Amino acid sequence: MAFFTPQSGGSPNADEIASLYRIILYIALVIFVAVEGALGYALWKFRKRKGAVAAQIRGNTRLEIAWTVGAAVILVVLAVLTFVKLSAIQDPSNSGPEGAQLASDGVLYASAQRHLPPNGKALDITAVGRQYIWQYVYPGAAEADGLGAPYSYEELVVPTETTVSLDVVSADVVHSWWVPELGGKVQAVPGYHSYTWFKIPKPGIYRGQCANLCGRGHARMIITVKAVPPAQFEAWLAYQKQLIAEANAAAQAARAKLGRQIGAGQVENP
Ligand SMILES: [Cu+2]
Repeated sequence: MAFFTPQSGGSPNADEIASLYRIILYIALVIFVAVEGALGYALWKFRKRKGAVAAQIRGNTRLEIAWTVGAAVILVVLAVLTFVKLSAIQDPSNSGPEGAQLASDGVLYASAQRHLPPNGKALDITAVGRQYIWQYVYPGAAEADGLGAPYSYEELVVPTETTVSLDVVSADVVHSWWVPELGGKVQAVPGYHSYTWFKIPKPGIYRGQCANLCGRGHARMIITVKAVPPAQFEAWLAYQKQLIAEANAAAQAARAKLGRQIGAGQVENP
């Protein structure tokens, strides 16, 4: 059945989506077998035979009411099941005890679109889609205006057992962030914020890719989510900050040097 059902195992919401899918698949299978079986039986039972005369039947009120009510009941059952499961898919659960220690001032607001866990603490990461790469911006900006936050390209590194709230945005055209094992697909629409969440139970690599044709390089827009133990995540984030600071300092030095050279070589108009 794994071939026919959604991938799961990377996050509780993905597991809920997969189990809801399975329930609907099994109900549909029973109906499929019953309908196709009845059809096959009728084809065989009432096949063409010499001298057979087709019965002329004009309606059957009881049968018609039965299949109308039956279909309606099945739809109601599916709708109720979906709504029962929906909150576990949309609403994140709290981070586990082994998860990263998050400051209470992590994500400060919830909205109709952004769902937070009951205790309000989630690791807030922004995924920026642009032609043709995903950038991830992590909390921990060096400056008050939010600048200088650590970031990574292509590979999103997250701590295990930690509820991650992903804010998906786009810098150019519509992209779509989708790692099937971590739950639903989210569109990155220019000018809008779309949200999803996941909580990865154990270290591992989860793969996905941009799921919205976004241009010539669409196929190259791959997504790798690497889940590591919280301590390793902290160390990685600190190292990433250090690398970015060093690169910024080097760029600044190069710019200053270039500025001096241009300045020395310039001749003012007489
Ligand atoms: Cu894309």
